[in-house]
Amino acid sequence: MLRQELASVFPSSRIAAPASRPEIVLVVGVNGVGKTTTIAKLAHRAQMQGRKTLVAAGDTFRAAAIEQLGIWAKRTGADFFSKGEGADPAAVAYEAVDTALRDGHDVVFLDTAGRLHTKVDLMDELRKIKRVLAKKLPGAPHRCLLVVDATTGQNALSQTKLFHEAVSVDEIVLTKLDGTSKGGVVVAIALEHGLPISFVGLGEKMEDLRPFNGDDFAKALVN
Ligand SMILES: Nc1nc2c(ncn2[C@@H]2O[C@H](COP(=O)(O)OP(=O)(O)OP(=O)(O)O)[C@@H](O)[C@H]2O)c(=O)[nH]1
Ligand SMILES: [Mg+2]
Repeated sequence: MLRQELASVFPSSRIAAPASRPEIVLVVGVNGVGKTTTIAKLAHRAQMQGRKTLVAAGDTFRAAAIEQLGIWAKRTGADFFSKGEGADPAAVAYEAVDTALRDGHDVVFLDTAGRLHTKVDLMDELRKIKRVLAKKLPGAPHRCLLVVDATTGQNALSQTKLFHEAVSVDEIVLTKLDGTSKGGVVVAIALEHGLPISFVGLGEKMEDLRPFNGDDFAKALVN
Protein backbone atom coordinates (compact mmCIF):
# COMPACT_ATOMS: atom_id res chain seq x y z
CA MET A 1 0.00 0.00 0.00
CA LEU A 2 2.80 2.34 0.88
CA ARG A 3 4.40 1.69 -2.49
CA GLN A 4 1.16 2.45 -4.29
CA GLU A 5 0.63 5.60 -2.27
CA LEU A 6 4.17 6.71 -2.99
CA ALA A 7 3.95 6.05 -6.70
CA SER A 8 0.73 8.05 -6.92
CA VAL A 9 2.46 11.10 -5.45
CA PHE A 10 4.38 11.78 -8.63
CA PRO A 11 2.64 13.87 -11.25
CA SER A 12 3.06 12.46 -14.70
CA SER A 13 5.68 14.19 -16.74
CA ARG A 14 4.26 16.93 -18.88
CA ILE A 15 6.90 16.65 -21.56
CA ALA A 16 4.92 16.95 -24.71
CA ALA A 17 6.32 16.92 -28.21
CA PRO A 18 7.77 20.38 -28.79
CA ALA A 19 5.30 22.61 -30.56
CA SER A 20 7.96 24.68 -32.21
CA ARG A 21 11.49 24.42 -33.43
CA PRO A 22 14.04 25.06 -32.03
CA GLU A 23 13.00 23.83 -28.61
CA ILE A 24 14.94 25.74 -25.96
CA VAL A 25 15.78 23.87 -22.75
CA LEU A 26 17.22 25.81 -19.84
CA VAL A 27 19.12 23.76 -17.25
CA VAL A 28 19.56 25.14 -13.73
CA GLY A 29 20.64 24.01 -10.28
CA VAL A 30 23.11 24.49 -7.45
CA ASN A 31 26.83 23.77 -7.78
CA GLY A 32 27.99 20.30 -8.74
CA VAL A 33 24.60 18.57 -8.96
CA GLY A 34 25.29 17.32 -12.48
CA LYS A 35 23.87 19.98 -14.82
CA THR A 36 26.59 19.74 -17.46
CA THR A 37 26.64 15.93 -17.37
CA THR A 38 22.85 15.85 -17.64
CA ILE A 39 23.01 18.10 -20.70
CA ALA A 40 25.48 15.64 -22.24
CA LYS A 41 23.05 12.80 -21.55
CA LEU A 42 20.07 14.72 -22.92
CA ALA A 43 22.06 15.79 -25.98
CA HIS A 44 23.09 12.19 -26.56
CA ARG A 45 19.48 11.09 -26.28
CA ALA A 46 18.27 13.82 -28.65
CA GLN A 47 20.98 12.99 -31.17
CA MET A 48 20.01 9.30 -31.02
CA GLN A 49 16.45 10.37 -31.78
CA GLY A 50 17.71 12.11 -34.88
CA ARG A 51 17.23 15.63 -33.56
CA LYS A 52 19.76 18.23 -34.61
CA THR A 53 21.12 19.38 -31.26
CA LEU A 54 22.97 22.46 -30.05
CA VAL A 55 24.51 22.75 -26.60
CA ALA A 56 25.31 26.24 -25.40
CA ALA A 57 27.88 27.16 -22.77
CA GLY A 58 25.94 29.52 -20.54
CA ASP A 59 28.29 28.77 -17.65
CA THR A 60 30.82 31.44 -18.51
CA PHE A 61 32.18 31.57 -14.98
CA ARG A 62 35.09 29.19 -15.52
CA ALA A 63 36.95 28.37 -18.74
CA ALA A 64 37.04 24.73 -17.61
CA ALA A 65 33.24 24.60 -17.56
CA ILE A 66 33.10 25.68 -21.19
CA GLU A 67 35.77 23.15 -22.12
CA GLN A 68 33.90 20.38 -20.28
CA LEU A 69 30.72 21.06 -22.26
CA GLY A 70 32.70 21.32 -25.50
CA ILE A 71 34.16 17.86 -24.93
CA TRP A 72 30.71 16.41 -24.25
CA ALA A 73 29.34 18.07 -27.38
CA LYS A 74 32.03 16.40 -29.46
CA ARG A 75 31.35 12.98 -27.89
CA THR A 76 27.62 13.21 -28.47
CA GLY A 77 27.93 14.68 -31.94
CA ALA A 78 25.94 17.76 -30.94
CA ASP A 79 26.93 21.23 -32.12
CA PHE A 80 28.47 23.56 -29.59
CA PHE A 81 28.03 27.27 -29.00
CA SER A 82 30.23 29.35 -26.72
CA LYS A 83 31.29 32.94 -26.30
CA GLY A 84 34.15 32.22 -23.97
CA GLU A 85 34.89 32.86 -20.33
CA GLY A 86 33.41 35.97 -18.76
CA ALA A 87 30.75 36.50 -21.42
CA ASP A 88 27.26 37.53 -20.30
CA PRO A 89 25.26 34.29 -20.00
CA ALA A 90 22.18 36.10 -21.34
CA ALA A 91 24.14 37.05 -24.46
CA VAL A 92 25.16 33.41 -24.87
CA ALA A 93 21.49 32.44 -24.63
CA TYR A 94 20.46 35.07 -27.18
CA GLU A 95 23.12 34.17 -29.72
CA ALA A 96 22.64 30.43 -29.25
CA VAL A 97 19.01 30.88 -30.30
CA ASP A 98 20.17 32.90 -33.31
CA THR A 99 22.54 30.08 -34.24
CA ALA A 100 19.80 27.47 -33.85
CA LEU A 101 17.38 29.49 -35.99
CA ARG A 102 20.02 29.98 -38.65
CA ASP A 103 21.33 26.42 -38.71
CA GLY A 104 18.02 24.63 -38.21
CA HIS A 105 18.59 22.97 -34.86
CA ASP A 106 15.69 21.05 -33.34
CA VAL A 107 16.73 21.54 -29.77
CA VAL A 108 19.07 23.75 -27.75
CA PHE A 109 20.31 22.82 -24.28
CA LEU A 110 21.55 25.85 -22.38
CA ASP A 111 23.99 25.13 -19.55
CA THR A 112 24.19 27.57 -16.64
CA ALA A 113 26.68 28.09 -13.86
CA GLY A 114 25.94 26.37 -10.59
CA ARG A 115 24.60 28.85 -8.09
CA LEU A 116 23.45 28.92 -4.52
CA HIS A 117 19.70 29.37 -4.59
CA THR A 118 20.01 31.88 -1.76
CA LYS A 119 22.24 34.29 -3.71
CA VAL A 120 19.81 36.91 -4.97
CA ASP A 121 22.07 38.43 -7.64
CA LEU A 122 22.77 35.04 -9.20
CA MET A 123 19.10 34.16 -9.23
CA ASP A 124 18.43 37.53 -10.89
CA GLU A 125 20.91 36.53 -13.58
CA LEU A 126 18.76 33.46 -14.31
CA ARG A 127 15.67 35.66 -14.53
CA LYS A 128 17.50 37.83 -17.05
CA ILE A 129 18.47 34.80 -19.16
CA LYS A 130 14.84 33.77 -19.18
CA ARG A 131 13.64 37.26 -20.14
CA VAL A 132 16.15 37.52 -22.96
CA LEU A 133 15.17 34.10 -24.31
CA ALA A 134 11.47 34.98 -24.27
CA LYS A 135 12.14 38.21 -26.10
CA LYS A 136 14.26 36.52 -28.71
CA LEU A 137 11.92 33.62 -29.34
CA PRO A 138 8.29 33.70 -28.12
CA GLY A 139 7.62 30.71 -25.87
CA ALA A 140 11.28 30.18 -25.01
CA PRO A 141 12.55 28.64 -22.86
CA HIS A 142 10.10 25.84 -23.61
CA ARG A 143 11.33 23.74 -20.71
CA CYS A 144 13.19 24.67 -17.58
CA LEU A 145 14.93 21.73 -15.90
CA LEU A 146 16.04 21.80 -12.31
CA VAL A 147 18.79 19.29 -11.60
CA VAL A 148 18.68 17.82 -8.09
CA ASP A 149 21.37 15.60 -6.58
CA ALA A 150 19.80 12.49 -5.04
CA THR A 151 22.24 12.64 -2.14
CA THR A 152 20.86 16.03 -1.07
CA GLY A 153 18.58 15.99 1.94
CA GLN A 154 15.87 18.45 2.82
CA ASN A 155 17.89 21.32 1.31
CA ALA A 156 16.59 20.16 -2.06
CA LEU A 157 13.20 21.48 -1.01
CA SER A 158 14.41 25.04 -0.59
CA GLN A 159 16.45 24.71 -3.79
CA THR A 160 13.28 23.76 -5.63
CA LYS A 161 11.27 26.55 -4.02
CA LEU A 162 13.73 29.32 -4.88
CA PHE A 163 14.58 28.14 -8.41
CA HIS A 164 10.88 27.64 -9.08
CA GLU A 165 10.14 31.18 -7.90
CA ALA A 166 12.92 32.59 -10.07
CA VAL A 167 12.44 30.77 -13.37
CA SER A 168 9.34 28.58 -13.01
CA VAL A 169 10.70 25.04 -13.14
CA ASP A 170 8.88 22.58 -15.40
CA GLU A 171 10.54 19.36 -14.39
CA ILE A 172 13.17 17.82 -12.15
CA VAL A 173 16.08 15.62 -13.17
CA LEU A 174 17.32 13.53 -10.26
CA THR A 175 21.03 12.71 -10.57
CA LYS A 176 23.43 10.32 -8.81
CA LEU A 177 20.78 7.73 -8.11
CA ASP A 178 23.46 5.10 -8.80
CA GLY A 179 25.06 5.91 -5.44
CA THR A 180 23.88 4.89 -2.00
CA SER A 181 21.12 7.46 -1.87
CA LYS A 182 17.59 6.56 -2.84
CA GLY A 183 16.63 10.15 -3.55
CA GLY A 184 13.70 10.13 -1.15
CA VAL A 185 13.60 13.92 -1.07
CA VAL A 186 11.81 14.01 -4.42
CA VAL A 187 8.74 12.64 -2.66
CA ALA A 188 8.65 15.86 -0.64
CA ILE A 189 9.35 17.91 -3.77
CA ALA A 190 6.48 16.24 -5.62
CA LEU A 191 4.12 16.71 -2.67
CA GLU A 192 5.04 20.31 -2.03
CA HIS A 193 5.54 21.63 -5.55
CA GLY A 194 3.73 19.15 -7.79
CA LEU A 195 6.66 19.03 -10.17
CA PRO A 196 7.22 15.98 -12.36
CA ILE A 197 10.51 14.14 -12.39
CA SER A 198 11.40 13.53 -16.00
CA PHE A 199 14.71 11.67 -15.83
CA VAL A 200 17.11 10.07 -13.40
CA GLY A 201 20.89 10.03 -13.73
CA LEU A 202 22.53 6.70 -13.01
CA GLY A 203 26.20 7.35 -13.64
CA GLU A 204 28.78 9.60 -15.21
CA LYS A 205 28.50 8.43 -18.81
CA MET A 206 26.25 9.93 -21.46
CA GLU A 207 24.22 6.71 -21.65
CA ASP A 208 23.43 6.80 -17.92
CA LEU A 209 20.03 8.49 -18.12
CA ARG A 210 16.62 6.87 -17.72
CA PRO A 211 13.09 8.23 -17.88
CA PHE A 212 11.68 8.40 -14.36
CA ASN A 213 9.21 5.70 -13.42
CA GLY A 214 7.18 6.35 -10.25
CA ASP A 215 6.35 2.68 -9.65
CA ASP A 216 9.96 1.54 -9.94
CA PHE A 217 11.09 4.43 -7.78
CA ALA A 218 8.54 3.61 -5.06
CA LYS A 219 9.60 -0.04 -5.13
CA ALA A 220 13.25 0.86 -4.69
CA LEU A 221 12.44 3.32 -1.93
CA VAL A 222 10.40 0.90 0.16
CA ASN A 223 12.79 -1.98 0.07
N1 LIG B 1 27.60 8.80 -10.08
C1 LIG B 1 27.07 9.82 -10.76
N2 LIG B 1 27.81 10.92 -10.95
C2 LIG B 1 27.27 11.95 -11.62
C3 LIG B 1 25.95 11.89 -12.15
N3 LIG B 1 25.71 13.07 -12.77
C4 LIG B 1 26.82 13.81 -12.64
N4 LIG B 1 27.77 13.15 -11.95
C5 LIG B 1 29.11 13.60 -11.56
O1 LIG B 1 28.98 14.72 -10.70
C6 LIG B 1 30.08 15.61 -10.90
C7 LIG B 1 29.55 17.00 -11.20
O2 LIG B 1 28.88 16.95 -12.45
P1 LIG B 1 28.72 18.23 -13.38
O3 LIG B 1 27.87 17.81 -14.53
O4 LIG B 1 30.00 18.88 -13.66
O5 LIG B 1 27.87 19.15 -12.39
P2 LIG B 1 27.41 20.67 -12.62
O6 LIG B 1 26.10 20.81 -11.95
O7 LIG B 1 27.49 21.02 -14.05
O8 LIG B 1 28.53 21.44 -11.78
P3 LIG B 1 28.84 23.02 -11.80
O9 LIG B 1 28.78 23.45 -13.21
O10 LIG B 1 30.19 23.12 -11.19
O11 LIG B 1 27.78 23.64 -10.93
C8 LIG B 1 30.92 15.03 -12.02
O12 LIG B 1 31.97 14.30 -11.47
C9 LIG B 1 29.93 14.09 -12.72
O13 LIG B 1 30.58 13.02 -13.39
C10 LIG B 1 25.17 10.69 -11.93
O14 LIG B 1 24.01 10.53 -12.32
N5 LIG B 1 25.79 9.70 -11.23
MG1 LIG C 1 28.44 22.55 -15.00
